[in-house]
Amino acid sequence: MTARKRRIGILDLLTRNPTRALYARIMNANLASIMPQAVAAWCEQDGHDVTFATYSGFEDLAQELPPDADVVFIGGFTQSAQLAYALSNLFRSRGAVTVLGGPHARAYPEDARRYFDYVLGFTDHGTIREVLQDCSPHRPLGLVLSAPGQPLALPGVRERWKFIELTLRKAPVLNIVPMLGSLGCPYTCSFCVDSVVPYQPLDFAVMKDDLRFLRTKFRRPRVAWHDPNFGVRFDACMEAIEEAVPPGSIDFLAESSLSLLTEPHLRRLQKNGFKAMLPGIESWYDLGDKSRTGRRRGMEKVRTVSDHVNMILRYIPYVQTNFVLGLDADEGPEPFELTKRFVAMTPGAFPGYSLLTAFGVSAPVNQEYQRADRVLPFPFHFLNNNEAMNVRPLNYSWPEFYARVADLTAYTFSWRAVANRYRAGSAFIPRWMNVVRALSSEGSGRVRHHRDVLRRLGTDAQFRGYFEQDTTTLPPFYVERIRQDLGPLWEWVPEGALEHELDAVPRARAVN
Ligand code: B12
Ligand code: SF4
Repeated sequence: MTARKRRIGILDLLTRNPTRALYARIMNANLASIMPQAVAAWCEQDGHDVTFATYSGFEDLAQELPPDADVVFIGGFTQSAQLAYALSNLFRSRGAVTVLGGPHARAYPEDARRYFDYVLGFTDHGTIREVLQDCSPHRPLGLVLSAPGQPLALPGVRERWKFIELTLRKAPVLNIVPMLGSLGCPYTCSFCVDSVVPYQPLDFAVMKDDLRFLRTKFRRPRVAWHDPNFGVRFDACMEAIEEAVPPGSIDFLAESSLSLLTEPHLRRLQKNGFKAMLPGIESWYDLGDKSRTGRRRGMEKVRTVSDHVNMILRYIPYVQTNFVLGLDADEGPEPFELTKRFVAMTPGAFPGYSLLTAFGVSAPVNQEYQRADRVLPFPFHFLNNNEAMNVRPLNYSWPEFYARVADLTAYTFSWRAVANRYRAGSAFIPRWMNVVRALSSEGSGRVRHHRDVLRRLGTDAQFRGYFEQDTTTLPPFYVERIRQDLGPLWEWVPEGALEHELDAVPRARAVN
């Protein structure tokens, strides 16, 4: 049964705060998610009246959606949770029913339901229909709904085009279209949300049609694959691309594991126009399966991985190598010093650092951290893998850890390293992208932030006490940051929404 016609607002939060930064101007609109566009396409297919908007940090949020919407869907990451909660409060005050989906809903469903009428885990067309059929306020606690698994099919680019186009109008230089070839992953990295989601390819016929369609829209399209691990069924995937479009007529970007990036695969990726790859290395002492280094550890692994990444760079002009800092396998100065060696030995790659973060119930290992009382209640706003680390490191004191992180980051974004990366770059866009990133909040901005945290740990007893779990009173430094970031929406942040409970273990059964 189809629901009666509803006025629907859909908002994709691409960021969590207003910005004027150059990198944000170029890139934020290219970070859009597929699902809000898919939800918009499904709602229109069912005859509803849809207004679609994205927040890239430059818009006046209160004006983006119609004031008389019946339902507002918000898609957001945990870092935009306080913003999403404030918006839900605002839209509810105007009479709308509110729905949250996306990584934050997957990670913290029990918290999110305090502020939304519906909180969605896995979402398919049926889940959206269920919400629109019922479409009633659920307060004080919202309904947590989830499809039985990841959807078997999603609207392709052709069906999402109207919403993609609206989003890309905000991207002045680079236009990147998000696509998906698969869901889930066969690997089992315990810190990852997809380690428990079975791998499932999506329909190659839709993919082929989308690629052909894009060539009618752009002279040279750019596509970012949002697959958690691109190319697991490598040959089938490449055959689909090769059948659909002439070799090299579309530029592709993808996240893939090193184990898939063998030389024969790279040759084929190069031929097919792959221009950027983001493999995860994670640690020199852990997760050998994924990087294809087996039992190798420490400097031996650095050499193997560096050789491998330098080989990738001969085929793919832009490579970002992802590391997780603070994993339990790491101890003492060595892991950080090894990463510096890697940066020196692999100057063409851009190193992406993530501070170990337990995102609620979304990854299996989070329950272990929880049981060991190692999870800190940092407000969601800072949980973006770099502004706060909410897991107490096993083998470091906080000051030692932050001193090492600040030192590694400073080394990575020193003028010397930036110049080396520039020289090692083989093409115009990758070279300048690396320079802009180094000068932005991601490079020098983070060096400043980590040093500031380190200084406060040494001088501010209450700040240090929060990190040491002696107090749960949030240091004013953090409250002030959220207040500044949310600007006029601060007054809509619901009472108590800066705090969340940490009982992730029983919640693990709520969604998925
Ligand atoms: C592709 C990807 C990206 C891409 C694209 C991001 C995007 N806007 O979608 C890029 C590289 C830009 C990116 C950036 C970041 N990412 Co990312 N990313 C992923 C990745 C690898 C795949 C996510 C994906 O698209 N899957 C395919 C979709 C279809 O499936 P799904 O995500 O499971 O979504 C299902 C449901 O959640 C629901 N759903 C999803 N969205 C919505 C929206 C609505 C409205 C509804 C109703 C439902 C719904 O429907 C889907 C189908 O069931 C995941 C890791 C992983 N293995 O999943 C991390 C992940 C999502 N990223 C993560 C993080 C932390 C980040 C960054 C903060 C990293 C950083 N420091 O910059 C940024 C934040 C960007 C932002 N917009 O705020 C975390 C999120 C944790 C959290 N709770 O917030 C994850 C889980 C990785 C991790 N650390 O565990 N990311
Ligand atoms: S390979 Fe990547 S997507 Fe797969 S489980 Fe590991 S971290 Fe997650």
